[in-house]
Parts: sequence; structure tokens; C-alpha cells
Amino acid sequence: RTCPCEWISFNEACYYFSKERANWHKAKESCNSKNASLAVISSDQELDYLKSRIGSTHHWLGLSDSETEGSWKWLDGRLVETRQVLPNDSFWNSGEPNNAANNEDCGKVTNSKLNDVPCNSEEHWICEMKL
Ligand code: 2F8
Ligand code: CA
Repeated sequence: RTCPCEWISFNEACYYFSKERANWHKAKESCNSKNASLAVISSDQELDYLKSRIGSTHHWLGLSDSETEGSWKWLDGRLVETRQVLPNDSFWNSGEPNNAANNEDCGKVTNSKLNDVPCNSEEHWICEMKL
């Protein structure tokens, strides 16, 4: 099978990098409306690949701690800490996640590392669809 037009294929999945920006919930809904999800990272290779495609532009991932503060969960229900493939030192930016102003429940990535920011920030986003 192949990816839809404007989607990029990598390891049995298709990815869409938005040109527009939106808050996390709208980004999530946009992916869902395309029969996809905000991107959920399952391996170091996947994370490295996505970073290589986005430069320094900030992109939402399917990652938040809205349910329980400090408990970072992917949209597939898995906790960050239980994904052993992702060592902490190559994942979050130094000092992150810091829940700045007690208002940072959504995770975004650049070609560097991850940071938690307010979910109402307007960012680009990455959708993922399994092939
Ligand atoms: O210094 C890290 C800190 O930088 C910003 O706050 C000043 C980020 N906020 C936004 O991007 C909205 C924090 O998330 C980040 O921890
Ligand atoms: Ca932060």
C-alpha cells in the first residue's frame, strides 16, 4: 500500500507535516479527520526520522499530561517512561518537561528535542497513519 498524496512514508506508516499552525486539540482533530492520529513515537529511529524532516520548526506530537500532571502519555495510551527505546537524555530538552507557569500539558518537538508547552499554543503538527 502507498501513502496518500502529500504524506511521506517511513517504516510502515505515513506522516503528514502541517503547513498551518493550530492549538493541540485542533491539531489532534485535524489528524483524526484524515483517519490518522497526532504522531505517536515508538522508536528512536522514528523520532530521528521525524526530526530530520522538520528543521527547527516546532511540531505537536500526540503526547500530553493533561490527564495526570507529570504523567506523560502518548495518544495510544502508553506512558513515556515505559517506552524503554527512548532514553531520557535524547528525548526531553534539558530541564524539560517543566510545566512552566503550571500550564504546559502538551508535547512538541523540533529537530533538537522535546518540550512541554501550553496546549493552546499555535504550532505545526505531525499526523501519523499506519499502513
Ligand atoms: O526555558 C525553557 C522554557 O522556555 C519557554 O518559556 C519561557 C517555553 N515556553 C513556551 O514555549 C511557551 C517553556 O516551555 C520552556 O520550558
Ligand atoms: Ca516547558
